[in-house]
Amino acid sequence: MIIFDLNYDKKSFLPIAMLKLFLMSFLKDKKFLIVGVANKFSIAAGISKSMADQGADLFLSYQSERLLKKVSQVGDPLGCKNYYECDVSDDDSIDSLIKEVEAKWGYLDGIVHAVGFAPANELDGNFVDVATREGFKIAHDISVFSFTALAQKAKYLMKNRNASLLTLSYLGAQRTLPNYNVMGIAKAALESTTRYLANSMGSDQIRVNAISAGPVKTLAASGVKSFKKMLSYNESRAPLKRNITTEEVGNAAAFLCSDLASGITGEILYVDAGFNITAMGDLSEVN
Ligand code: NAD
Ligand code: 0WE
Repeated sequence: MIIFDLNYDKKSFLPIAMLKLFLMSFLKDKKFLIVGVANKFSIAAGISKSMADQGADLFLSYQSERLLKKVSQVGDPLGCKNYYECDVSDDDSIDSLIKEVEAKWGYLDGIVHAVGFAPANELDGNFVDVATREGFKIAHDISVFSFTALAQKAKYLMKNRNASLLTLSYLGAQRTLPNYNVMGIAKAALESTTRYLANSMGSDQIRVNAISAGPVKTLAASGVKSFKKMLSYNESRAPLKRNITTEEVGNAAAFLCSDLASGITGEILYVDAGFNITAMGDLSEVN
């Protein structure tokens, strides 16, 4: 007797998509706060989609009122009912976000931090000539400290429930490349923050990891000079000979935030089509 034939009857009482969801939902009944969706191109939007596909409930925070429409266009189709404005450079703003999450849910299974910013003038030119003290402070406050601030303020909602924190890094933390400048230094500090938070929150059974993503054309990348060239460069040199998608980052994020990754903490996982393991390309551009 055939009980479930996935291809049998397109009009069967249980839609196939629902059945698949039921069969593979490793974030079922888990609740996540996602910080950093700006629009459908955001890495955090790809993460939201993958996590919702695995059954997670989402709470999306956004930087300012003007983004709410675009952010709800991402969240609504995923069943998200919770949106809240939060500027991560402002402690009171983080406090009221966490209070809102507590009021709505009472607990949290994890936070995704997908926020990065440096003033535009820091990201255009030779590092030694363009670096400023103010730019350094802003980049580190928004791109690095905000991760610790969220962890600190939301810890009581996540304690002893195998929760997990995730942030987004980039290879510029480990290697130099043109124009990334102070953001590379900030990402190095963010990767170190991931290890320090992992060590200090382990006793609360909270895991802390980062994904180092390959370049993706998002809002944050749109103002960057020669970004198209960087995409081509990565595409031609990466072992997989292509760039990555936000859905691929999303799937790795869903895994890291799930119980499937219960033994992984303090880790930086590359989702970059393998670009980071290469050197010298295929030598086709030299004589
Ligand atoms: P994005 O522009 O879609 O997302 C960046 C987000 O940061 C936006 O939602 C923005 O509103 C938010 N943000 C900035 N300042 C904020 C503040 N003060 N308070 C609250 N939110 C603030 O771009 P993205 O590329 O999806 O960036 C997400 C993360 O991924 C960043 O950490 C970025 O460094 C990292 N990353 C990006 C790439 C890439 O090539 N796009 C590659 C690797 C890592
Ligand atoms: O982390 C990032 C984005 C970082 C970013 C981008 C901007 C542009 C607009 C942070 N702050 C700002 N501030 C702005 O005013 N990436 C990994 C994408 C990225 O950004 C680059 C890159 C790559 C790759 C900037 C210079 C060089 C390479």
